[in-house]
Amino acid sequence: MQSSLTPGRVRKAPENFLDGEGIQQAVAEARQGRRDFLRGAFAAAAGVAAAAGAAAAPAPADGDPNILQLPEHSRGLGQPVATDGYGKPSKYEANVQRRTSPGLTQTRQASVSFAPLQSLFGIVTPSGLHFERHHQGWWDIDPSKHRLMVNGQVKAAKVFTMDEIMRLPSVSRFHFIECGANTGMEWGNVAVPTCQYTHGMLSCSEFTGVPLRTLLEMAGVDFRKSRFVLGEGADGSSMTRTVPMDLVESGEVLVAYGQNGEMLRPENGYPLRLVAPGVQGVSWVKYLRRIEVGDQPWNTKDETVHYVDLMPDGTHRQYTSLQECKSVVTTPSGGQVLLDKGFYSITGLAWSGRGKVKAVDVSVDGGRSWRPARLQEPVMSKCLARFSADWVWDGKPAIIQSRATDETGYVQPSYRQLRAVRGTRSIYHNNAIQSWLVEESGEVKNVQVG
Ligand SMILES: Nc1nc2c(c(=O)[nH]1)N[C@H]1C(S)=C(S)[C@@H](COP(=O)(O)O)O[C@H]1N2
Ligand SMILES: [Mo]
Repeated sequence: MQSSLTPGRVRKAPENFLDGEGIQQAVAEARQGRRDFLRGAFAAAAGVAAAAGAAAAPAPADGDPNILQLPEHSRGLGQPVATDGYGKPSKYEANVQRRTSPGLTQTRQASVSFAPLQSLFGIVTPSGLHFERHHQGWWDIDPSKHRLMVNGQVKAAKVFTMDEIMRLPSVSRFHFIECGANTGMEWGNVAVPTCQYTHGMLSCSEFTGVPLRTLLEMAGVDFRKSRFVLGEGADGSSMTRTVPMDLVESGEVLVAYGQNGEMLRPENGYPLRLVAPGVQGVSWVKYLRRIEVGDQPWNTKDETVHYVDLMPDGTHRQYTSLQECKSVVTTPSGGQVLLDKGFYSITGLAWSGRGKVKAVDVSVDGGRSWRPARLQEPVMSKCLARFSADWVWDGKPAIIQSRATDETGYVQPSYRQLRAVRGTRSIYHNNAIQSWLVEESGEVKNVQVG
């Protein structure tokens, strides 16, 4: 492991990846040591970043001004307590943002912003970086006026105020939410440049709410007869989605008001949203205003038009509820640049709509050989899992991949395996293995490998 003592350095994805000349220049300057590129550069391994920093900084004998000159913050009086009340990230982290993809048409109301997965640690997505998907824009709804109706096949239809919901027994659980369209561009091999755009319609939070089962029991439901619910949102899209009763009966589906210890953000459905663990994002109805109980799936516009899969035989696959097992390496990933040969901690995220992630394998030779990655505990059901694997880059081209297996034994497919079943005309539900090509120059590019 001698060579692993030489730490590698990564320059993080540029603010604007279209600025090709900008990144080239930044990398050239970083290589000549003229730029402070190390701070936060190694997106997912603070320990290694610190080691890299130590290795790159001049020895004390060389007179490093960062040690010898007492900085302002060690001499003067610091800022008073933050009286504006709500804390914000450091100004040095201004580059870590949700972004809209230049590969997608943006209208004002129907839009999507992607989470910066390449800049995040662990498994929780900070609420201000949670991806957004709005079919008709977002609203900041007055909770005192918000109502949830439960109707359909129930003994007595009921209407709940927020106060009535929030006084009921609640649970808090960590779950991922992934839009069914995540990684959709890759079906057509569009190869958007960074993992923010390939996989950033994915986020993970601790959600707090009341099991929907509790509300249905209060309204009087017959679980033997009624096997489906319909969730409906209060925004202009009147988003409606069928959810199978199995998930409701098990207590998994929540009527949630909490996200990461505080109320939901307006963009994420304040004051109330459906949390349907493992199910594609569209079923997590935001601004939830109605739950209808029934004995068959509904055929609303959203069920028939959006998130259906065109199969090879020309038929549409509908009611695709679960997000299958999937993973992505977030460092090194597209848009980043490896500045040196040497040690890198490959790290990324894995998840499964069917339960827990059991194992993640990593390849650095385009899938010819695989070895097991470490999984960070705790690994929770229908939640993101963080994996990592040691790697010493020898400076030659490499193709980095990850392949997840869940507790049901399902293995994440290659593009060849996925297309054999699903054809080539889909937009949704792409869970194929992602490949990142590390070029000899150290630049990391999005490529597709069988
Ligand atoms: N009411 C309502 N609910 C909605 C949507 C919407 O536009 N309106 N978008 C859905 C889609 S397609 C997804 S992927 C998720 C996105 O949730 P987020 O914006 O909190 O990330 O919300 C779902 N719930
Ligand atoms: Mo979605």
